[in-house]
Amino acid sequence: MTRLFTEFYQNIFYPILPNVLRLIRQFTFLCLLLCLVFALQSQAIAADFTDNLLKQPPREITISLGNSANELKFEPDHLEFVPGKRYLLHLNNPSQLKHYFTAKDFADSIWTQKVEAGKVEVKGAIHELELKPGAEAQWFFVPIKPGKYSLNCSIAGHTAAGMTGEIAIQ
Ligand SMILES: [Cu+2]
Repeated sequence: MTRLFTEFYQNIFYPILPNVLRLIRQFTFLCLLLCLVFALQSQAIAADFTDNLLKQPPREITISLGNSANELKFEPDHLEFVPGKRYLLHLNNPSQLKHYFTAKDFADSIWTQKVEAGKVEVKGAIHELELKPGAEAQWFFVPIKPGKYSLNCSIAGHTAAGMTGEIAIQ
């Protein structure tokens, strides 16, 4: 039995060992090369995707926080978005009261390009916006994660009074 093994190693395994090792090396090299090509390509695709997305004219939607009669509600109180499209959400507060647009889970499910308010442009993630009476803001974003998210105004008493809404990404 031991002899059989020895013969196997000496006559079969050892002679082809260099070839096997060379094959493994070549295969590894090929894999690394493919990985590199794939990584570069997906990076290019991602850059292209972002570029095209930012050139896409945004779909515009308006939401009012409260109204001129000072009712505690969002108008409309239901918003719908499609993932992967660029949006411009116009927010305004036509009331005499301060209001919040609070939708943290929604904010986590979108990619915010920027929020413009007055002469200020804020880039990066936004979780909550406060609008003083008469204020306006423009929120540019791309919905990412489908789901149903709740919206409310976090000023004391406003949520309880019905200042809530629903946002769907689907
Ligand atoms: Cu409010």
